Amino acid sequence: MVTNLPAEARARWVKYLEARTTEEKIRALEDFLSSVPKHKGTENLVAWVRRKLSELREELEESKKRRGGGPSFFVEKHGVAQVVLFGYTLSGKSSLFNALTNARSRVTGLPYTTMFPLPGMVNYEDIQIQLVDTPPFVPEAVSGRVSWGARLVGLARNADALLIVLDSTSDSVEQLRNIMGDLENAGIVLRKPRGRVQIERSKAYSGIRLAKMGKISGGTEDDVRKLLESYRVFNALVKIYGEVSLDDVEKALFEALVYKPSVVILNKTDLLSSEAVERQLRELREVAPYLQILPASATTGVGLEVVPKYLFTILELIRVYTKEPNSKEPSREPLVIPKGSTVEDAVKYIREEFLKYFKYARIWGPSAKYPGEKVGLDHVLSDGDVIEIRTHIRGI
Ligand SMILES: Nc1nc2c(ncn2[C@@H]2O[C@H](COP(=O)(O)OP(=O)(O)O)[C@@H](O)[C@H]2O)c(=O)[nH]1
Ligand SMILES: [Mg+2]
Repeated sequence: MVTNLPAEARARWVKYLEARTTEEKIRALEDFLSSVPKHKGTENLVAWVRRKLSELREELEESKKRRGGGPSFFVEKHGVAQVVLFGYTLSGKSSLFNALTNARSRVTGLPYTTMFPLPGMVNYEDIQIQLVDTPPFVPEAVSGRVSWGARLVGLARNADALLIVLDSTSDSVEQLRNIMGDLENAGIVLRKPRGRVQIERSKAYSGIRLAKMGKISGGTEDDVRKLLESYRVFNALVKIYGEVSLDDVEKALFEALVYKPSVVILNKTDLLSSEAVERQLRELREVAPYLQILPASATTGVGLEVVPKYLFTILELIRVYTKEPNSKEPSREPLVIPKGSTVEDAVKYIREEFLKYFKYARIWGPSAKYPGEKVGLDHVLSDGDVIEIRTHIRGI
């Protein structure tokens, strides 16, 4: 990967990391790019920098527009997660959006009806997931322009998951191939990697902190520290999920690839015979065996009832209900946290200072061996758990 960058390039990289405004970032990244030797080993890095530059330039234009009061491409997150629709024009994104949410998007039957992203909320049991309707995806091979799609890619990158819509009345395999191909060129993969590294840089961390939800293969925690320090990153929280290598840690520094969990809807199945639908599903599953592909019709509503549940599943979240020690009823609103979270993680979300006074917790629900099981900070929680936290503070 990029381990052998000259000192000059690393120094310039630091300038980029420290850049605050979009303009500064663009300038720093251009400087960095000019000092990166171009060869096989830096190919991915160079491609990444070019993409990042084109995204930043889009962002700059975008913010100028926003300041001018024009419509914006940025959608503020609400609910437990943001899911962005992704698909060709007329595939039925807006129709699905209307069928799944409380909001209304225009459907005319004419291509390019949706010009700007539009948010709505999808109900799933006791939580809400935000769904964003979007302008259509146009394959790079057709548009011949990266920058046209850069804003859409920016939306996808900022999302927690994607809902990909395929039109079953035209070549759905080709649609999926093009979507996955262009997303991957933009650094977004739909296949879950074996491991994942997330680096949050902030002075607030005072040092390099590692949160290991998995393991580092071929290296130690100290190696990770040294690697980050060689990039002059001294304060960061490094989250490690699954199995990752030092190489993966370094890639994460450059945000080389991000994984977006995705559900695929094969839409307009009301217009096809069930054999034709089955055939397409088989072919699509061959292209992407790791994706959930659901046949549906936005018009009749068939197949839509399971969509919220699939979205919740791929987001890998759990709902935990807190209970006050002396109360019978748990909170109505759940704490929604990543799957694999422990009691310690939950306490941090509820009130970090409780950690200092933590005595034990009691658990009711799926992760409890018996109702009211007494557990420590490292107990792993499940969706639907009720948790009561006991501290050394009197009365709490
Ligand atoms: N028969 C049928 N038509 C659909 C379905 N979903 C969308 N359409 C039609 O396809 C056209 C494009 O739909 P729209 O939601 O605007 O697609 P978008 O461009 O992806 O947002 C409209 O005429 C819709 O009525 C479906 O499941 N079945
Ligand atoms: Mg639309």
